[in-house]
Amino acid sequence: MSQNTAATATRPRVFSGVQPSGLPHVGNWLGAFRNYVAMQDGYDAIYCIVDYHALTSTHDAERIRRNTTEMALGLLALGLDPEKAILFRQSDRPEHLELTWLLASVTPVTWVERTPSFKEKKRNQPEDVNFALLSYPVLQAADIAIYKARYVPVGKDQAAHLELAREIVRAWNARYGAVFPEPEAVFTDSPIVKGTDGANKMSKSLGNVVEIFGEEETIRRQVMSMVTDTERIRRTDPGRPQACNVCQLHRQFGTDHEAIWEGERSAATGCVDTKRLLAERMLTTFAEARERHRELSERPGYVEEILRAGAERLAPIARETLRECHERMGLGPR
Ligand code: AQP
Repeated sequence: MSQNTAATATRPRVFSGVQPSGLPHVGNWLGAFRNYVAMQDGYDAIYCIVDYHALTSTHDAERIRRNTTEMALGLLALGLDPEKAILFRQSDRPEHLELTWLLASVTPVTWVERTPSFKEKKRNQPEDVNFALLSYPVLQAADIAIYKARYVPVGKDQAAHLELAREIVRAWNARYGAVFPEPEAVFTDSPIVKGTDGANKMSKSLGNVVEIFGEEETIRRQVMSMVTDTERIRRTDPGRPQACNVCQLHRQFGTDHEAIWEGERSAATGCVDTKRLLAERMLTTFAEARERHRELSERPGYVEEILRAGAERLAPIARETLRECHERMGLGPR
């Protein structure tokens, strides 16, 4: 058996979940997924496509299924190796839902009501403020706790959720005994990547992403549309790399960003040159992943096989955690 069996693992355990939102973008990669790939070596890594979570904001069954497959395919193409890490679909392990209930019983309503994402979603989808949306952070805590994971690679936008997950397991441990480790966030050196608008987090829902697996022309167009230093009006004005999203992204796609920044500061180069170079470097960086994505897309059933196998391998851990909880919480016979 070559895939990691988390049940026998002695290495520190890592868990992270990602929304089934289709193909990954550059923000996902820089903020979280490159850590997913890095941590599959040296850690017992478990990654999950969180389709239960998706129900809080979409009720389109076909879209959830398609986007789950696309996200899984994207992760595999980016280097997630099922021989090293476990990748699975959340709804294939319904124990997450039972643990949500058990953790909910120690979670004050005020904790979930104050979550920034709940407030934001209430604003964004006022016609669909469903109960699942409110309980989202408890499910997120359960996703991590069911595998007793210690480390959680995520982008900075998830920091508040992770803090809440820590509080929830702390509350449960305080009442029933120390069963769950308090999970720690692991960030990359670019934990919040701004989108093409240069102002907001790169995010599919804001439509400001740079794709990884799109057509080359689309990627070039997205990069060329990026807002740069808003105070650099004329080509001859000196640029301010610290205020320019394109310059900041150059840090992640080469080792010569200082020289590029100097070109901007001295106005030797213009924003268009700097963007064109960034687009080329991104395409070079992702060339292998894009090729792998093409290959994997031609293997029908491959993703499904990986997701199912991953979920099966996790069954004993999930069930054992619930057994421990039942024992301590007085559920079922002794
Ligand atoms: N812009 C970002 N910078 C740094 N990290 C990011 N992440 C997402 N965007 C950025 C991190 O990527 C992981 C997966 O995120 P997700 O589950 O929210 O997936 P998504 O739907 O693909 O991401 P979006 O586009 O950002 O979603 P929406 O449109 O819903 O806002 C997480 O660890 C996240 O922190």
